Amino acid sequence: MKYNIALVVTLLLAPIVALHAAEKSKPNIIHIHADDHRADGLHALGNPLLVTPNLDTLVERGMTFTHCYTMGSMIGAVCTPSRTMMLTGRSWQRIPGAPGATANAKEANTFLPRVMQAAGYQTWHIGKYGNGFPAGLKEFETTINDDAHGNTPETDRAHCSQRLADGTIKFLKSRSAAKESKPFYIYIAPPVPHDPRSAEDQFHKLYDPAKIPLSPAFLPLHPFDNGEMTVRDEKLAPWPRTEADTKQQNADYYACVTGLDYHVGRIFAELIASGEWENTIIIFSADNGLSLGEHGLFGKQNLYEFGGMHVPLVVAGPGVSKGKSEAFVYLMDLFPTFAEFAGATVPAGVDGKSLVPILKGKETKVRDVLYTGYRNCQRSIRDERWKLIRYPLINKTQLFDLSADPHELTDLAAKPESADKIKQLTTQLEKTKKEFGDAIPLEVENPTPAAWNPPAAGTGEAKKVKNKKLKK
Ligand SMILES: [Ca+2]
Repeated sequence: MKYNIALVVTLLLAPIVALHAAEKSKPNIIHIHADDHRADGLHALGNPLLVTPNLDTLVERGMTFTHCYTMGSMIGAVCTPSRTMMLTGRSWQRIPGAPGATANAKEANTFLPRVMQAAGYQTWHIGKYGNGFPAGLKEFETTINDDAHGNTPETDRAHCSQRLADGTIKFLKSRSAAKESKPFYIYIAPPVPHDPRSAEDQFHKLYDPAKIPLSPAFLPLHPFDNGEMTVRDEKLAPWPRTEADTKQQNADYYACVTGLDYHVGRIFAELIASGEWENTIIIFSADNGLSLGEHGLFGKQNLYEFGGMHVPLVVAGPGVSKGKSEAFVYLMDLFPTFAEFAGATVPAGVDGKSLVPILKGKETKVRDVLYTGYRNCQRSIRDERWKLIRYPLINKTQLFDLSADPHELTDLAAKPESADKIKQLTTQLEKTKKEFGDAIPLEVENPTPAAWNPPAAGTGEAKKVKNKKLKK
């Protein structure tokens, strides 16, 4: 598909211009942190159907982390603990507001915007607010709330990527006009491609639902009760899930991703025009992933790889090696990473680990296993090959060989030869969850039946939350 080629060419030639910016000692940081953006949600991240030429340039220039996750959520709104972990650097069990977490009056000094300010940065935020950890966002020198989450009827959802780009470009121009000498830390938080999935018409026209193939993991119904079967997001599609609806939802999702990419390209062009491109580290990531029909699910309240906790992460800019890392990393690792870029002091209590050694090509990993959790009903642990998901409330365990089965289609847990592997991974899970302050048990006294049937049509539970995609 022909799309915005001139801008892409400009971006690829960008290192030729803006040479003076490299003289600055501290790099600028722009963090574009999307909402419900799947780990494979760019053309260059493995989805050939998606048209994302601008964000793809980051993948071409920088380092892609293929195994980045948000650690978990104690509530259905996975966004909130995820964004809080990112801005505090702490595990999901130790963030402000988590049960048992301690708070103190000076806590705001340990939030990322304050830490960056103390290191001499101008801090600026635009975008998602309500579920984005307001206590941390208000510590930015400027914060522009543009949730556009469809909470108000007048919200013009289709143009929110445009508004965020306009705001960012205006800020960059004002810095140029004022000859601002401080480096910047910009946090752009588009509430996209989170539903309602409405983008400008030109982007919807790029995707014909009929031509979108279903995921190999598509199922009409999830085969058992994972403890969160009828949460808001799961009601965005009918039960049983249909091929036509799933394709339409994917098409609308893709349109929102491409719309975001287009407007991100405008920000990139302004960075080049303002002479800041060469000295700016750009990070693209998301607060959580999303199932779009995989395993019969449509939310982020699950621990599958093509599901809720797995997110994209790409870092590009001065001093960052080019390539791909399979290291197990968390979004909370961005806190000490940004601090290291900035020469800032990392406060006590940060659980994340700096990714700078990986970004500079000096290390290949920061941890051996990857653990995630959701409420009291799901826990998982994985290594390079094996993944275990535990559902304590129904006394069920899944085991997948990810090297042979990346879509988690074949549960090996019932096979006698899996017993040792399950024991080993369960021990590892117990150890790892303790490290991060997670006291939720992997077994309960009275497990409930695993069988699940969708609510009957016409009952309150089955009432479908209207997908507001028609409000274009
Ligand atoms: Ca989200």
